[in-house]
Amino acid sequence: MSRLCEDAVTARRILLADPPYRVSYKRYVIPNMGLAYLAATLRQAGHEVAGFSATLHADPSAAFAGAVREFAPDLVGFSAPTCKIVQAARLAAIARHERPEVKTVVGGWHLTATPKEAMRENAAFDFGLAGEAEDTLPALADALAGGDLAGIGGLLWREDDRLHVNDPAPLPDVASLPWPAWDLFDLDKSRPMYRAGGLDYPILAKRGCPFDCLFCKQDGLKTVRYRDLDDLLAEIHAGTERFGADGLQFFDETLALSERRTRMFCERFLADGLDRKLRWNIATRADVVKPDLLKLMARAGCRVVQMGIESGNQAVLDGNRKGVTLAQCRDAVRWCREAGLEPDLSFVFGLPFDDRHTVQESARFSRELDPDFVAYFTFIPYPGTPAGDLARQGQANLRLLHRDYENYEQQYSLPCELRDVPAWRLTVLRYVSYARFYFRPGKFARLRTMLDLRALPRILIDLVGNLIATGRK
Ligand code: B12
Ligand code: SF4
Repeated sequence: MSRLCEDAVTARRILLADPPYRVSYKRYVIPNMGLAYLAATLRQAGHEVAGFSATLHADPSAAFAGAVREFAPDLVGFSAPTCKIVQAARLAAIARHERPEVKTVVGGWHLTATPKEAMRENAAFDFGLAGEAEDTLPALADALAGGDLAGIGGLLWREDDRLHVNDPAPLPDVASLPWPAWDLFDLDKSRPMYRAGGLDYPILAKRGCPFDCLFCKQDGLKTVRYRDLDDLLAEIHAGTERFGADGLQFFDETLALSERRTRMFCERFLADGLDRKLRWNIATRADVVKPDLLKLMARAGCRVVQMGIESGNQAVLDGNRKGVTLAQCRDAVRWCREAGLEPDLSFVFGLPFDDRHTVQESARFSRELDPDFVAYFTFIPYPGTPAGDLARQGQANLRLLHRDYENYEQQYSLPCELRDVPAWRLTVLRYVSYARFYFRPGKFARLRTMLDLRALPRILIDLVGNLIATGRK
């Protein structure tokens, strides 16, 4: 628990909670970078902060009720992508039940993408705070005892029956942010990616993505903001040492975006001898990597390169404004291999403009590229994205089946299907593609490093449930 700072306006007790998933990630922590950053700025502002990671608990509701009783917070904050908004609201109701005077606030991707809807549908939240909240959450904590709510950018709050919606806040200055407060979020209980033991320290080198994919995010988050290289390296040194990590997991969605910065980073890594201590993995795009850069990254300790290929059909990629060609994907995978890096590619079945032929092309393309790892997802029409709007309007060959957000978890339930490929077929294609890819010599061992075997029974029950539900439709 953090120490109270003497210069705080009024020190508050704030509990930051990462709600549970319905199916995925059981009994280990998926580090929540957003919450760890928020905890750090709240602490810096003099508040007392505690963290709650629901996935660690067999009965998250009971454990959360216990945490509220024990910590007695003034404010509880919930972080929610779309698939967790329902669970977040359940926990908020529990917080109110345990401690009627507590205030609740929700933030994260769902609230940011669809702020008014999220607040109207979830009465258990007193406040919503859209966008990156390192500056605004401390401001809300300070304003709890009757301060000026109207001046807090991105804030949504209720007054009688009215929902107030403030203008967005300016983006926080990434150069001046404190390092994430991982000590509050059980980092030691997270699992490293792509290997059985060890610990990956989660790290973010920049914020924002300038691209325009139809199924992804909205305009406000396009501005790319890089961290200072010295500060990034200092965090890597201190963070890996403090937590005993032997790897890094970059949370940037497009790491090698700037070739110059990536080169500078790798050279610093080599100069500091970090290449011998840490292995690291990145996510990037096929159109930004170059052969020489990949070789330098491999020398500096990079191992796995994740790339969202999405489709094996150029027209589908173009329709989804991916901005990448199939030829670039082939080159990028070949260059990774030549550099000694392991490509991990993801594909999405049932995208806007997909049809029964193109989904098969995607499955074939994944086998042609033959990466070390592959993930097959089914399309989720996240609200607030252009692709989500197309699904709701029944365009681009899509048919929306439900908006039960708890089942918007990426892989185990289908809220959307293609007009010529029913949901059950997309699900079957996904599992058959996995089987055809991984049940081969040399590939099965790779699968085991990726899969949480404890989730398997649940996955199978869901698969059967999906097939039955779709069949009845
Ligand atoms: C790395 C990553 C992952 C990693 C780690 C996820 C994690 N624990 O956060 C892995 C691979 C495990 C993953 C899994 C999933 N991810 Co992901 N992921 C990302 C990625 C690329 C970066 C996330 C990140 O760390 N950003 C940096 C931090 C600083 O920003 P942030 O998390 O947004 O937090 C800020 C604000 O949102 C806000 N905020 C966040 N929480 C709260 C809480 C309160 C109280 C307040 C006031 C504010 C607030 O303030 C934070 C600080 O600025 C994003 C895309 C992106 N650019 O953000 C997708 C993204 C968040 N993921 C997405 C999805 C769908 C998922 C999954 C649901 C997939 C699945 N399994 O089905 C899960 C859910 C993960 C979760 N958060 O619970 C979507 C969410 C879309 C949506 N509407 O729900 C995104 C936006 C990708 C996309 N464009 O589609 N993901
Ligand atoms: S899918 Fe990836 S590249 Fe496309 S906009 Fe989203 S984060 Fe950027």
